[in-house]
Amino acid sequence: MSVNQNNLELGATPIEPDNLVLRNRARKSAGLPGITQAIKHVIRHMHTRSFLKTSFSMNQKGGFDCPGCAWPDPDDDRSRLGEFCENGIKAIAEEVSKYKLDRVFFQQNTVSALRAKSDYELGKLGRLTEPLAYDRIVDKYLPVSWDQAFKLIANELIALQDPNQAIFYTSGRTSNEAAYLYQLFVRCFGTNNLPDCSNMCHESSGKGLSETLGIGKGSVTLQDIYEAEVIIIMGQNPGTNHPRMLTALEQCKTNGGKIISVNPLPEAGLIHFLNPQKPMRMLTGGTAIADLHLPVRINGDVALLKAIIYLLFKLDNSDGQCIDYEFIQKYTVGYDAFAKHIDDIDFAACVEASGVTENLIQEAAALLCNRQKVIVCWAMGLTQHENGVNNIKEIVNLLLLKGAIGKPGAGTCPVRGHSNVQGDRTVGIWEAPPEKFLEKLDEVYNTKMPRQHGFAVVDAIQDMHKNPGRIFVALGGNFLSAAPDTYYTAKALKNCGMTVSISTKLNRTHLIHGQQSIILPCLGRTEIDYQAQGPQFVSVENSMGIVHSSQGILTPCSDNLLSEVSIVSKLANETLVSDSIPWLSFMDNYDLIRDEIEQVIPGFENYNQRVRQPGGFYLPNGARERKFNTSSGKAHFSINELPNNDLVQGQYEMMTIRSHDQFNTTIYGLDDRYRGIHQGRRVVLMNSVDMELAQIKPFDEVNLVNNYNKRERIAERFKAVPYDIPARCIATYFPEANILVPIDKFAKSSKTPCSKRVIITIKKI
Ligand SMILES: Nc1nc2c(c(=O)[nH]1)N[C@H]1C(S)=C(S)[C@@H](COP(=O)(O)OP(=O)(O)OC[C@H]3O[C@@H](n4cnc5c(=O)[nH]c(N)nc54)[C@H](O)[C@@H]3O)O[C@H]1N2
Ligand SMILES: Nc1nc2c(c(=O)[nH]1)N[C@H]1C(S)=C(S)[C@@H](COP(=O)(O)OP(=O)(O)OC[C@H]3O[C@@H](n4cnc5c(=O)[nH]c(N)nc54)[C@H](O)[C@@H]3O)O[C@H]1N2
Ligand code: SF4
Ligand SMILES: [Mo]
Repeated sequence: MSVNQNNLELGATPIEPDNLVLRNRARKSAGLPGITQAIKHVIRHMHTRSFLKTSFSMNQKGGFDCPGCAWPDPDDDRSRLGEFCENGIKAIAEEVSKYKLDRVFFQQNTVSALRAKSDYELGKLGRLTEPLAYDRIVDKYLPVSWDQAFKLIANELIALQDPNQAIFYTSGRTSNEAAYLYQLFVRCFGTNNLPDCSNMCHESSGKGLSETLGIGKGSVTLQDIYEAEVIIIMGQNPGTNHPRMLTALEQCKTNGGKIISVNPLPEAGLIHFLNPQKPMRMLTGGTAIADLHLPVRINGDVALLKAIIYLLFKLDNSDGQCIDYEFIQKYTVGYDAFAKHIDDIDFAACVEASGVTENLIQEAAALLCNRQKVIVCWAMGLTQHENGVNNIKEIVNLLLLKGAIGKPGAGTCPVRGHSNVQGDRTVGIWEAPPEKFLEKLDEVYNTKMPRQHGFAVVDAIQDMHKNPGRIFVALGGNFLSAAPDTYYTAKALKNCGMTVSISTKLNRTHLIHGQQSIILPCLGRTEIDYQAQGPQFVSVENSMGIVHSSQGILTPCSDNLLSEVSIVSKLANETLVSDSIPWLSFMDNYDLIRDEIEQVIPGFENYNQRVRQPGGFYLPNGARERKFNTSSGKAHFSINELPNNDLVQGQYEMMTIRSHDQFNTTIYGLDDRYRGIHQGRRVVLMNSVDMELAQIKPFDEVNLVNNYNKRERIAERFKAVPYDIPARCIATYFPEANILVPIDKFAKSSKTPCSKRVIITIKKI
């Protein structure tokens, strides 16, 4: 373990001794090894009884929603064997841990000592069991009563001169009910400071899609995925991050669809897939998912899309089938200028900038030419770039040309990350709320909500960094480790007068805290939520806009936990003393919260009744019906400049990605099985020619350095691993490399940190 205490105090992850082993990349994903891995995880961390109980309930109608990703469940026809994947099982094993963090543990461990534990070790300690407050004198978290905790927080909030001095973060696992109450509390308190994990995630998708199609969400359903003729998967690693998406893609292929993957890495799930829910298929060999792989260089996507579109225009001139002029005429604006722009582009320069060969681009255009049902799926490889919003708008251009919006088998598919990140935004977790939404809140609650837009994640960090004494409250998440520029963010948190975390598990944010620090432990998804009027369920919205219920089934790991809803209700009740909202009644019966949501947010008519239907209900989606809620009422073509991706000698462009054994900052294990990287995470994946040129050998330790805006950021001691990655592109894992992601470099207009293109140099040690 590294002993550099200064760095640990600034939020660095400790350098663990590793036993790094490199094996061949997996040719196949899922299948038996996936199940075996998941079971191993279960045995280590969970009681078998709990596992059996949860596995038959997860993602079933009336069961609980998987706390993993936001991929939807089939509308009907769910597998009785269990609708889950390896990573879903790991997610529940992590939550339903058989280990508990009781007061004896905190009595025995100072916070400084805990900082020396790796994220992996912290996660393995188990569940938080009672409210805790930091005691500076002994440097320990000590038990407090719930009443004391709420009083301490409320007193600090009330004492602020201006409500904008408080910041209320949300992570996307929070239910609709808790999120709605939280935003209501925060706005009644007087601020729109509601940054969320979405600011670091799909914000660029929301912006790009709203500007062009009038809705910040995707337009497709699962049925569309099955029916598509071509699906392009860009900047996404579904085999690891949305494993059951592969089952849907397999269905698409069975129906004759073609899949194109656009990714600097040949990700395993896209190359070969063995469906664990189909034992026969596992014996006979599985499905090759991607028909065509385009190894784009990092941030080469706008150039690539322009090159494909250029070829589509050429092909259209020769056989007239390619472009849907009827759709364009009826539903879009901006076509003429766009067509001229494409006509004027330097095709060879686009090919060069994309990093993909002209032959492969031609193959992609040929696949698309006579097929009209096209879907583009994407995730962080597109959104976390300076031109992240333009990436999305260029995808929309392609789909509009094909008339591929608002018809079966076609549309936009931003694949969301956290299981309810989309729902949280729908119910009001937004630092920049639309005026219409605020007017509705004013009307329903007979008050005047604050109008000044609040801080998104980057603004919040900069504000806390500059101004001492802020209060930072986090409903879930691990802000310190998820945010960019770790040392800068650590200073921001340490600068706070108080930091409050509503959490299930201990994480690094609890260890890098403000003057005062409070941890409020809450129930997880899998646990029964008993309230005064009986057990309650919550609801969530998945990536395809379906709202459905989620009801826990296990006895809570401690009887001193509160639900997120109760925590928010009690905190609001304690803070907003002169308020007329009946905060405490909401926590007795969550139907009352759903009634409030129904009054304020369009699309939730008969919420309580429809959420009880098996499978839930779809929210309205204009783009799906070719109703575009844009300034012109039509879909917009856009002209997006080519980004300048130039590098000077010695520079590399680095993407920070997830391994197969983590959920964001929660580290399940130290293996990235599909990529063949075992027993170590502190690695830097490099092209072997680059390694030779830089005289770096496999396993050499190097320091990674970023100098953006004249501030030097150094991430120490990463081991070099040769990998099939385009030249001058490198990959490291999030969150170890977040030290290098500059706070002041973010996507234009969405402010998403540029976690997928960090310019670095490499120093041999
Ligand atoms: N098991 C598991 N599941 C998860 C998560 C997890 O951590 N673990 N996280 C959840 C969350 S919150 C999210 S947002 C999603 C994230 O899901 P993903 O977006 O799939 O996650 P990343 O690992 O960030 O992967 C980004 C992918 O984009 C590629 N890429 C990077 N840069 C570029 C580029 O410039 N162009 C292109 N075309 N590709 C690029 C990378 O090679 C990688 O395959 O997953 C969710 N699901
Ligand atoms: N460099 C780099 N940085 C990134 C990314 C990247 O690709 N590269 N990805 C970004 C993305 S896409 C995202 S979404 C963010 C993620 O940012 P966050 O959402 O803030 O981080 P998570 O790691 O998902 O949060 C994990 C913590 O949530 C708490 N938790 C788990 N379940 C529950 C629950 O049910 N209730 C409550 N209250 N708490 C719970 C636990 O204490 C756990 O430690 O990170 C971003 N940061
Ligand atoms: S695909 Fe996502 S939501 Fe489905 S079981 Fe796997 S982790 Fe859970
Ligand atoms: Mo995310």
